[in-house]
Amino acid sequence: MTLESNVPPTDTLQELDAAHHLHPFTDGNALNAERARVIAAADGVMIRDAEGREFLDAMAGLWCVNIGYGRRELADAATRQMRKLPYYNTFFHTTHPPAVALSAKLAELAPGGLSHVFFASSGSEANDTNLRIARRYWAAKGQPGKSVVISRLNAYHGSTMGSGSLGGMSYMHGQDGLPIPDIVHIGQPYWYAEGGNLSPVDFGLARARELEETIGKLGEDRVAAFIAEPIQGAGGVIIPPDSYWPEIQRICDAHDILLIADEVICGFGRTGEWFGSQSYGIRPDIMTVAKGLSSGYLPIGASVVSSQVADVLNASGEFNHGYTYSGHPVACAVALENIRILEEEGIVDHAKNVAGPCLAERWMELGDHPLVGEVRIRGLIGAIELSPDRAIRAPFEGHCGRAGRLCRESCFENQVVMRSVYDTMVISPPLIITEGEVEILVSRARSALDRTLTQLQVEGLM
Ligand code: PXG
Repeated sequence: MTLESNVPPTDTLQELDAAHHLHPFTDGNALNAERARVIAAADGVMIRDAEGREFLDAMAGLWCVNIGYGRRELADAATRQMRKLPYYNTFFHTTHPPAVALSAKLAELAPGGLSHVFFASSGSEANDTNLRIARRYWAAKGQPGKSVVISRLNAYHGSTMGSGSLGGMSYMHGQDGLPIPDIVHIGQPYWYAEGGNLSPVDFGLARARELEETIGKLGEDRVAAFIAEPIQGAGGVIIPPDSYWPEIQRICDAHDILLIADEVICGFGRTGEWFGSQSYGIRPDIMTVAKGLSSGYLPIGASVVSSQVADVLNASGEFNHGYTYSGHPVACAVALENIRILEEEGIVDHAKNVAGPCLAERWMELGDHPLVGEVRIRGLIGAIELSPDRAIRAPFEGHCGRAGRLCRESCFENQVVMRSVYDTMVISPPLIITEGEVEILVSRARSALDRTLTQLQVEGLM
């Protein structure tokens, strides 16, 4: 089967897919009973299926296509680099221009003294690297006992053994021996679902102080690092109360714990600044980046570390870690071109000052819908909580996930892609979304909510 010449009919693709393709995070038999949706093309904020139906992609793929689809410049950058040097490694005292240029560019963009870059091909790999770096850093400083990394329940940091352990997804920890030892999870700052009668400010402080309590229980001499997403993405776009991050920063500083900000979703403009850390005044020692780094056009991730961490690593002999594709030249060239477009076209500024405020205004209006418990948004990342009773922030007791699934399907019916996380609908559209496209997104979302409400009434859940 060659793709350029003749793409087979959709049903043939679906049959071959069912016969040969194992999908990520998917119940295979359930999928094969239905058949996969085939996405064939995309441009701007729109994706098109094999039958030619267009959908507004309010998820930017999987939280990653920040500059939107169809930018020829990235294809051209890849072609140029493939012709010149398609591959070379960065082991054995070698380097190449794209890896040098991208590491220097990331050091320039990154906040507060983050100056050195270790490349990977994904967010998962970069977080595995971070686990290694954090432990090696303390070992090199003569404190090998500082090996525990504290993370949060319902965090997402990737799907390898290391990064899946760092994450706090219970459905992942139920399988295959995860989590690995010396990873400890504390509560998340999810006020809507877990805040009870506390004010958001008090709840944010209480959840941050779980970090201090846990460090106290384990002993400061055991804890290497704390890792967290500035805003949790896959967990349901959990925007922490404003009190949360300053307290976390204070605790990490007071107890000599490395702070790892996982910017895989928040980075490259998503929150209205280049990095979520800047939106929340976080001063990380290590930052994980991927996704928006190349707008998803090619796989690339990285750990961006402070000069202090880099100096300790560099002075500690050989770091026995690396990937064949660390600093892949074509991926680096595409990431550089993506960053050039973000900068020259003022796309982060557009997210902050044009698209963000416009989407926020229209998105928050959905809060009046009878199926909606809460609406929240920061920059261009937002969520809607579906609830049978807004006044008490009630969940769909005994039917968790049903409303979200119905709503996700209704979104497809209404030609908009939103993702459901149990009964939370989440969005993270391309940053280049226009005001007109925001109108389309929100009106289609409202139609999907209407349709879901009717279905839930028929099922007796509302
Ligand atoms: N950190 C964060 C914060 C992420 O969101 C990763 C690390 C891992 O990156 P890679 O490139 O290894 O996938 C992610 C990835 C979802 C979903 O269902 C989210 C992600 C990946 C797959 C599915 O929302 N985020």
